[in-house]
Amino acid sequence: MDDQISVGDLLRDAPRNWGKWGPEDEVGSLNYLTPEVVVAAAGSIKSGKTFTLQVKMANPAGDPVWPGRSGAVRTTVIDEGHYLAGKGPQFAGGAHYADDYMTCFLQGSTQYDALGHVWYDDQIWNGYDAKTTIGGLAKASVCAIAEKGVVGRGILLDMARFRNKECLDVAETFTHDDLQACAKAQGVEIQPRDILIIRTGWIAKFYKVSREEFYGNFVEPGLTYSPALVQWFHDMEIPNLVTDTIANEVTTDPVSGVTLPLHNALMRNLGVTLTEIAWLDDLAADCAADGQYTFLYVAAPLKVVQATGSPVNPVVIK
Ligand code: UVW
Repeated sequence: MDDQISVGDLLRDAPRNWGKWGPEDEVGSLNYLTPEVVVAAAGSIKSGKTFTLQVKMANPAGDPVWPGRSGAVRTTVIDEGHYLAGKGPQFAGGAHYADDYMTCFLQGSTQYDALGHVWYDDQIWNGYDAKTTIGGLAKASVCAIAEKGVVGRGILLDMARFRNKECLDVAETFTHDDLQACAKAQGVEIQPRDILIIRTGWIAKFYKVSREEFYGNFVEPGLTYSPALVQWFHDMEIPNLVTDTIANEVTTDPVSGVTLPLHNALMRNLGVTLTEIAWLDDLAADCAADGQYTFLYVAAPLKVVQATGSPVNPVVIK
């Protein structure tokens, strides 16, 4: 472990967008989604077909989460049983109702990460002091993303289908060059400011195999760090990366051994928002059927004050 390079050393010369949108910015590359970009994105709507990208939450089949987190638990507090027992709240006119609450990790479902979610060397996105995270994110919390909302042109890059696999393998990697090759095979081109939506088949696998198999050798497939890849995201002004994996990138960079370096290179340094655990299989099947891989993407996480993330149910309109 002594020979392990630090993420700070790995990213010493990496590009940053700090200060680009002012000293108070908390939404980073979402600033690329200007009104002009939104109007152009609306032109991607062709048929009006809609898809929702959240996995089911508090699902009896399980919630796919990062190891160490647990799935949401929904608890009923009032139902018809209370009325049958003579204990239901009484309303004039006799209406009955049901109530429930839920406990969850805010990153325990399809979610937006706040830009202050991950950092190194004592500074988070935009150079804010890491101490601003103590007791809740005073800076760059998910609330800022929620207040802005995310609307732009989405492009599905179906890496699993491109590689003729139901699901990419444990620790399988791909690069920005692979994304462009995938787009070409799909008959589309990734454009600047596109919201990248990458399907690996990984989350679908969660529902098909045992927990032992899914978590046994937990190295998710995904994008892998290189200076060229980070520069490409920078040059392409990518605002948002959405994947059907739990952490948006290969868990451990096979070259440096650093865990989740793209969280820092993209989120902390460039301000790219990360959306994880997306359900992409229905959308992907439709794109394969009609050949339309670009669409309007709309998402708004919850306005949870000072939170590191929030569940979200993005909507795609084709
Ligand atoms: C971690 O926090 C480890 O990952 P994520 O971004 O998936 O929440």
